Amino acid sequence: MKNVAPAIFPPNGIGDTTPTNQAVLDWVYEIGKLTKPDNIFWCDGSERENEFLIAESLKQNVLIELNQKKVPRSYLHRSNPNDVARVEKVTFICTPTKEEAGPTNNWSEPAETYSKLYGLLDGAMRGRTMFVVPYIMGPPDSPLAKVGFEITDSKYVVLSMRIMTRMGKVALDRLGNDPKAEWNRGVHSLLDVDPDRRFICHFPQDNTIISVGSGYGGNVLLSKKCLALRIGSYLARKQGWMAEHMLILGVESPEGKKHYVAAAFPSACGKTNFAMLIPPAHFKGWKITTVGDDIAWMEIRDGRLFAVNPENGYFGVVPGTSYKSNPNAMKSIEHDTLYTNVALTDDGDVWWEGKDGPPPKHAIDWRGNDWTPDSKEKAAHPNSRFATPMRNNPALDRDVEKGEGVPISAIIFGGRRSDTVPLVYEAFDWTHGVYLGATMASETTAAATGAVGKVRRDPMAMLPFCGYNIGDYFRHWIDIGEHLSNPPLIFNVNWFRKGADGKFLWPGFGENMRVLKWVIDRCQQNGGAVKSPVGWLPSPHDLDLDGLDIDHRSVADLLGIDHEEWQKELAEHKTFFDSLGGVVPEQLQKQRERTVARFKE
Ligand code: OXD
Ligand code: MN
Repeated sequence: MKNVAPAIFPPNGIGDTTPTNQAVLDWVYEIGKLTKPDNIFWCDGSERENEFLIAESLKQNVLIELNQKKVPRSYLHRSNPNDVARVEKVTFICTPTKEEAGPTNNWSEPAETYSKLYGLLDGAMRGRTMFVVPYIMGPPDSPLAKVGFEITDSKYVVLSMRIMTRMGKVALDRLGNDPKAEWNRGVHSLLDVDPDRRFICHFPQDNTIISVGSGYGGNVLLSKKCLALRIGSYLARKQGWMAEHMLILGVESPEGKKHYVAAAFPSACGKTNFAMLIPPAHFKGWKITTVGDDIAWMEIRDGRLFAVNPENGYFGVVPGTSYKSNPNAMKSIEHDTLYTNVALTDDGDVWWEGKDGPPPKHAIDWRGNDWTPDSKEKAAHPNSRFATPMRNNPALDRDVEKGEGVPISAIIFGGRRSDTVPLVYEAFDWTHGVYLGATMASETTAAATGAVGKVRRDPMAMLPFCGYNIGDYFRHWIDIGEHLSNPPLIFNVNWFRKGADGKFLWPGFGENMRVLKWVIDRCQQNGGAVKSPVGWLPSPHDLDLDGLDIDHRSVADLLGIDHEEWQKELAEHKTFFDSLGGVVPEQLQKQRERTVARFKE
């Protein structure tokens, strides 16, 4: 097997901070005995360690140095072309029974899976360094914070984890010495980056993740999709909180009144853009701040939902990011950023489709080949990514580190739908809102391998991320609502509806502020709405469209409910619920029947 991750040998004082928790030491010893690395590198998250790892990664071509004047302290990584996105078909939930994993997950029997994975890991780190990465998800003083350890043979993973999590000594301190303390065990090995030997396996009962054969972020930064969502959602149900695929943003009015909103959109549907929105000129004095762009952990306090962002950085899709579409993201990635699979210009800068300005006359594409504007191939992979610390974001919310989190006034669901689904509407109540989330759908994107542009049901944007039976997950949502005396209002949005000419009807990006403003008005009980069979809809004059170049016809089309399209939609809801084989709670079946009935009224 070709060694894709040769060992490195740090000087004294680097890589030698061993934890004191015996349970961690025992586990590292066990994995070391199995994988047989040349040495063990204990990460402490220090600057010195980071500099050493970057220097070694440059020597081994794991990183390419960018022009340090143009993008200071930033680097480019090229992944294996066979390894550029999450792979859902090799992602498994390994619960004792198939029922616990449910109808939407790939299931694999735990004992057999451990044995298969241990077989693959046997000697897998020979000639390599085994890194032990301690990390915390969530503000360190939050009751929701979780400690994880990721063992990996990838330097790229270590460097990314340092951006994406609170990594190093802070986690060792938080864990302490109690050998019974809760912490997540994550093992990752690149093996030989072979798609046939690629598995991302979750053992919720053991709080354990094993990922092999990939180097792509979503498969290997085990803190993110694997812990914060799949294992997180399992723990959340058991412990009475919520782990959701949601951004969290703050909206502050010119008078200083502030609300927080959480929003679930499927991968690559604009969560990062929405979380960093800059209001158009018409909304002078309004401020949007970012708490998180991908994951929300929420718990009930005083009858309300409070949310924290478990992450410490953003792992965003690069193509399409520009000063026009997302100035805050552009400012965030101007420095201290790890780029993956974007193009490299001749002057050492990064480039991608959709970046401001003209394309370069020549560049090296994401595969390392010469590229010119005449090339048929894209210069940057459609799922190329940035990893950047959240502190780079000029719009970072001041309460992002607050352990108790921020109170959520509204939850928004949304997907990429060319037709049927109006720009925005509001659920009649919490359970109706759960139904909206449970039946949401979106056209697939490049964030996962497979067809792009196919409409698929993606409940709460959690289809690839719910770590247990989706029926129990729906029930958990309904239960949470029963414990909220002051629940967030629930909305559905669709920025992607198209007109008869096939063009988007809504400008999106900063103009989404107009929809957000209506959401906030509704939370403050001062927004108008009309009752429709699917929920409360704004009438055109309930939306503040001043200064927006949009015609009446488009607004009517955006807000329209086409009865024929909705008959088809509701039939698809039924097909989807039926496909889940009887796990859908009665309350949600009833919500569907009521919606059908409202269309007949
Ligand atoms: C992501 C995803 O990377 O959802 O956030 O795929
Ligand atoms: Mn995501």
